[in-house]
Amino acid sequence: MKSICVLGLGYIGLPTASIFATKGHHVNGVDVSPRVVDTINSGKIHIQEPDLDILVRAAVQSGNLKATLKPAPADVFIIAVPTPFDVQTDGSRTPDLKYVESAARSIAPVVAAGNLVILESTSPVGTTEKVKEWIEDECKKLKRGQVDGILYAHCPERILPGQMLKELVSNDRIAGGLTPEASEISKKLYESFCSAQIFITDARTAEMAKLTENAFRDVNIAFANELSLICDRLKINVWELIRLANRHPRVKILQPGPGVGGHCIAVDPWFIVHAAPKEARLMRTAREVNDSKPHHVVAQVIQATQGITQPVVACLGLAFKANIDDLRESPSVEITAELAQKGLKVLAVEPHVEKLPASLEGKVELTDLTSALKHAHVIVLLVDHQAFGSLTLAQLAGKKLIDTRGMIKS
Ligand code: SAJ
Repeated sequence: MKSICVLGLGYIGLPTASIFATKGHHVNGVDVSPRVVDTINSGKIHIQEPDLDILVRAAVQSGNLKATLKPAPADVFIIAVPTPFDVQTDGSRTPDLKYVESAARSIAPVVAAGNLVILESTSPVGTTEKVKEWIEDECKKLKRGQVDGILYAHCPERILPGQMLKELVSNDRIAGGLTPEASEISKKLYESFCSAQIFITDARTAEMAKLTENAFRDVNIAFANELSLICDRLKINVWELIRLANRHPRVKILQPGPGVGGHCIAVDPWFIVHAAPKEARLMRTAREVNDSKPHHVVAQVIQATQGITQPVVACLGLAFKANIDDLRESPSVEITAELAQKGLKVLAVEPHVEKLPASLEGKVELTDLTSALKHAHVIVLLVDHQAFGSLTLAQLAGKKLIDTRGMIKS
């Protein structure tokens, strides 16, 4: 069994730290937030994900998971912190690696020869090499001299919010070391809970593979979103169109929606565009298509309110996708805020939260489905939550409907 230090106890770090702990490893989970550290040490969770509470409780009760504010010496260090981007004045996006750099430097006082440092955060190509440089630089500053024989690898996470615990175990993984030895040792480590295949490669390929997976999905969603715009213009039902086109054995079109949210698919393609701006033309355009979709939905709603005195709009769903409570980077929140900003009375229905995000507080009213349906003139279905699954066109008779997910059946 190894001692493992996991830096960052968010959506990726917490499940990863907990599952290693339940497999008998001694895990030190590190987070910069005292609230997060206290919550986890009391066996509770600060984020929502099905069954994560059970896993964390088991990990803490086993005595194998302890959360702290600072890293302690360990055999393995796993960095699982956010990697956002900055928007520049010319509109370009640059990766923001400050959390990775800070996590890497925080390891320097305790890292030792023979340790393995794994970067799990989705990162631009070359970041694992930078992690090595930052740790070496910090060791020098701390006058620890040259700490030899540290191994480095990128082992990107691939788990889908809403199904994280299942996918943590059942998804294939990639272990990309700066050296073959680092890849091999990483592979063995993840085999302690991953029941699928673990493929060995180098760090740069592993970094690019993770970005490629999310860029692939973004481009395909952009295709569906573009189709929805074309179909609106040509007065064709896009959902029926896609259903029919997908009957071709080699066609698999994804679903249009109100835009692409979350912290991965809407972010990662920019890392590729930033690294190869001349070549990544399709990926940049896909990002632009997906980012523009919320404005198209807002325009549709405004159009639908024409001729109604004091129109009331009900926005059904605020999360960035179905059946989760995560409102961060959500196109539904963006749309709801923009409608309120245009002076419309907006009712929001989000069965997965009890409180509005700060960007909507005081601007829209959080209410339940029955009340929203009763009072609204225009219904905007933004998230295909199961909770909205039984809605029918008959129930919405007399209202204007904008169904961005093609969910409501006749
Ligand atoms: N969406 C559509 N139409 C679709 C599919 C998705 O509009 O047909 C929208 C969703 O509503 C949502 C966004 O795209 O707003 C992203 O949702 P998602 O379920 O496709 O993906 P995420 O962001 O929850 O998780 C992704 C996953 N990556 C891939 O499927 C390639 C996951 O496996 C990664 O681990 C995760 O990003 C990550 O952490 O990178």
